[in-house]
Amino acid sequence: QSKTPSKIDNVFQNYSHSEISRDAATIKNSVVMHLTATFLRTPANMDSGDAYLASAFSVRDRLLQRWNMTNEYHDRVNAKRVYYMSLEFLIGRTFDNALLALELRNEYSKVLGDVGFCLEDIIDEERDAALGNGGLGRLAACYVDSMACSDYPGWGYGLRYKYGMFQQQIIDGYQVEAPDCWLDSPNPWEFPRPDVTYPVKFYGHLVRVPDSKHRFTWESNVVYDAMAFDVPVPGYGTNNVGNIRLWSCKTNSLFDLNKFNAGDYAGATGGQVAAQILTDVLYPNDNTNEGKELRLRQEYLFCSATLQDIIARFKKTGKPLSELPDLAAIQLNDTHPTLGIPELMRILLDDEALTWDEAWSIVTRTFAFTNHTILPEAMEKWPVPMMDKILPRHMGIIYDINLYFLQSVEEKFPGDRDLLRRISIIEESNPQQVRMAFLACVGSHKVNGVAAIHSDIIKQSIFNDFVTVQGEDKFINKTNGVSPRRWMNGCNPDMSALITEAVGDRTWINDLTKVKKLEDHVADDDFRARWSAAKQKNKQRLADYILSTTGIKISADALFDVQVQRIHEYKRQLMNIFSVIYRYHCLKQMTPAERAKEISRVVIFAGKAAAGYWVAKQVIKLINSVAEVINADAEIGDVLKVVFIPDYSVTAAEYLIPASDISQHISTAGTEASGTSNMKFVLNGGIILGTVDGANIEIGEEIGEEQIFFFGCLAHEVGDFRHYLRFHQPKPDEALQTAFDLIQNNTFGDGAIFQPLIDSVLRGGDVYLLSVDFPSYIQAHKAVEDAYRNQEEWVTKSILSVARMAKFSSDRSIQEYAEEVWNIEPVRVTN
Ligand code: 8GP
Repeated sequence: QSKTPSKIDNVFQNYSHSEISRDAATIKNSVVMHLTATFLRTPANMDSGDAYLASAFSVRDRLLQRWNMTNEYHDRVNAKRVYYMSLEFLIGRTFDNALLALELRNEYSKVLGDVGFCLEDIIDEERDAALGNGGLGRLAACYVDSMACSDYPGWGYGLRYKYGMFQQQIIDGYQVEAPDCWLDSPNPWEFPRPDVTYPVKFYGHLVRVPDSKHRFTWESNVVYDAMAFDVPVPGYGTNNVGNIRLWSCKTNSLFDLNKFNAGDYAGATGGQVAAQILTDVLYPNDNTNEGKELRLRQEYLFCSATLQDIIARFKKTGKPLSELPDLAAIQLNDTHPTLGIPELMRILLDDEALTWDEAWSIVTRTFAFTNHTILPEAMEKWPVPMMDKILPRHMGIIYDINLYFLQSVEEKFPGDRDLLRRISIIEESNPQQVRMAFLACVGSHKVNGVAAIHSDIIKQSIFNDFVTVQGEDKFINKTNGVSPRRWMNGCNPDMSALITEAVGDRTWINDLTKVKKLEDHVADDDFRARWSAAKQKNKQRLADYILSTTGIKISADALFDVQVQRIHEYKRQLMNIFSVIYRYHCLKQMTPAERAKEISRVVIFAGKAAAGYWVAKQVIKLINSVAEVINADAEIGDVLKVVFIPDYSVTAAEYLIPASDISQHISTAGTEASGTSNMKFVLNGGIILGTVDGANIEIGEEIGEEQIFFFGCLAHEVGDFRHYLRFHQPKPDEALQTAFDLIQNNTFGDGAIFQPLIDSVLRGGDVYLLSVDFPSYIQAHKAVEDAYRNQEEWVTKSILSVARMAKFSSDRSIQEYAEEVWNIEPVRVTN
């Protein structure tokens, strides 16, 4: 039993409430203190890695003061908190973000400069926290940032994967995956909380509590401990510091000393290995779902620890559990955390002895659910026998939830058996499956999509019957947004300085509606020149980055044409590389004099393919093979270059996005739920070439159609095209056929390797409609070039776009969630 002091003296009392020390001497002392006392180095033998760690620890000391103050304050005023449950948080780096939030960047730059280090180099020592795959995980990181900056009491909950997103190496043009050992060196941005540990059960059997209908004792001897690690989320311009609590499996107590003593060394550690693996790896699939047993156990460990923690915190208020929805809102980031619903039911029924109705009322007022994709391959389903074996109590609860739900449907629509079959949480297949999206929907009071078109589509497709049964009001739209702190102020300092000048101060960073002021400067020649110069500098920075990561030398005077995102058939990187091949062909037909008049272009790709996604990996190989031939073609020179940047990451995006002239967001209409990089590119003065899909549509509405290049068929036409192509051979236009011919003629190495990619269009039904959209895509590229020739107009487009992008700040998204879903208020943290 640990003790707390009987009285707290002034020194302790004032610690967390004192001002952050900013003077150079104090900062220098604290860096040296960490260098020597935390890392056992001396100023004489420190390298830039040591300098990073010592500085990061010193910054974190300053952050901690606010962090403690925030939690103390929220507890004191009983603030309602929102809990964002997500299996993914794609955080990236924290050091620079924290320096900017605390407004200490200049101070640290000076202190480090005094001892001969450049702050940028020190920042480069930090490894990304890559605990996510792509859009969904990065959105979670932007959302906790916005909660912190907008003074909402918000926590993220996730898993502390020992290996994050795999590192992508390119060997002989192919993707090769290597583990991401991001925790090999000390991580300044996490705090182990051994005191915050919860037991999580698996398997076992159930014993009904005598005389009760819904109360069971779950007996099992497979029990793992989930331990908390806290990650601070610095709020810019506020004392509020958010928290991401990540769970890790604790294994020490699972060591079997008896087996060890008997000489069975493997057996002695077997239990530890089985437990640890639960939080070892992030599943590297984006927009796909693999029904792996380990994944189910991972999801449950996460949900159980999180719900136990939320209940423990709530209980400290001394209020009755019926008031949980007044103090806690839980957002499910896609279906992966859906087991939180039956887990909260289990706690309320079995541990707290509430009735079913009391418990269900609390659950449905607490949870809300966001859907992020409609791709069928991403829909989470778990075989009933698997769920029953691993989580027998939850399977029972899910049956009961389904029973009561179907009873209510039957009452409203008597005799409609087909409706019951369609809407049931249990799919009647062999074996039966638990449909997690339906469970999430039934257990939540609000369900949202992530852009207007996507929210409409889910109402007409997957949740169509639910709209009929539960009413339209439950289904809403919350268009995604991105953080202006990281995606403007952090990654694009020169453009940000210009915005600050136009706005008059830095308040736009937390209130993006102020960027509207840029419109007043669009005719100011000096301003325009500096705007272009900022872009040019970012392009040079990217050219240097590309040279150092790939060895390819590109000219910063070329048009930078960027497509960076997960490699997936629906995103159509294949269509892009086909168009590059066609372009190469056209350039080869020209005389040198004609070629000299063309706009020089660098086509840049980056992105990872899921390890088991063969087609996506072949696309990477094709891009690299094409790049190799074109880049070595002396006749073409700088007129066309193709680059595949390996190991795409948040940090790589921070180099890429501010440097783009044109970026491509070219999913088949109706397949990209929202996209968020489209927002980032436009917020950095880039122009987008895209389909009428996801958030592209709303971006076009906000900035005006003259500022965006749309092409391709519309979402409502896709069904008919697909239907046609199931029965008819696609007819590639001349341009696409030329690209096929060049590949088949072995222009880019053995063409046979790539035949399956061509066949996906010609013989596989062309599911993503490349043959349909290709002609308008080539037209759109021409329109881009024509526009780019007129640099004056291009700069106007660039400035006007940024000026009109306020809607796409994640602060706006979070405010909408707070008001319409979570019912929480901002709380200004003070002493
Ligand atoms: C993505 C969507 O594909 C993207 O359009 C959207 O902008 C983003 O979510 C944020 O809402 N979906 C996923 O990343 C996704 O489904 N990931 C699976 C790994 C779970």
